[in-house]
Amino acid sequence: MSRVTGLSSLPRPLPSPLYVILDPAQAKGRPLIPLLSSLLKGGTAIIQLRAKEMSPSEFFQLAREVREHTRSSKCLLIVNDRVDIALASQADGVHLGQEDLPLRVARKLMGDKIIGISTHDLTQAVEAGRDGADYIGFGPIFETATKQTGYAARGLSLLREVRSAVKIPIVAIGGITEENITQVWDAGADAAAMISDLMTAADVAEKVSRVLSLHQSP
Ligand code: TZP
Ligand code: MG
Repeated sequence: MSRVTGLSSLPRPLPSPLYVILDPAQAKGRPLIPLLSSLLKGGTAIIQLRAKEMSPSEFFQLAREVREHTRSSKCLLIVNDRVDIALASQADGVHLGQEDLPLRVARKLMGDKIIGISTHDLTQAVEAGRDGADYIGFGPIFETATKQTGYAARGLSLLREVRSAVKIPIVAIGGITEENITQVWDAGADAAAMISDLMTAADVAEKVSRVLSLHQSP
């Protein structure tokens, strides 16, 4: 399939309406592999591994381990920031920020693997579609304490505008919880990313499965 249309390797729609971000810095002291097992047990089908505070070597070792677990559960693995670590760990894709490698350069290295990119306004979203991203992250939708994004909350009406302007899947991010996730889906996001609301759950597997069930209910 032509690169211009994107989506050469990503199943359409996204394999899940829930996009889980696994970040050791946000794991509240829980050991990562048991946490991953709980996420998978709950039905997680797409995970982004994010480890801003690790050395490249540590990040690579972790990505390899996470790859083994996600492969046997048929869960997509997306590595944050690092094209080299995504390739070396045999992840399914990479997630770029606006300050990471340019999309077109990353595409040359990633071939048909998945490339997602964070966007924060309509222009960036449209550009990402034009430049061949497989999906965009868009946010922060709501206020979040998890990451200093430097952006005010974008809100649901801008999400709706982005939905009408881009064809590729949208992963909404920032401040999304079990309580507000259906609004995000209703505004046109194909998936919603979650960190803190999952990481603070007493039973992570049950939380994932409950959130997923909200998507199916009328
Ligand atoms: N990018 C934009 S907001 C965000 C990232 C990584 C953090 C989202 O975390 P939470 O806890 O789900 O608000
Ligand atoms: Mg980045």
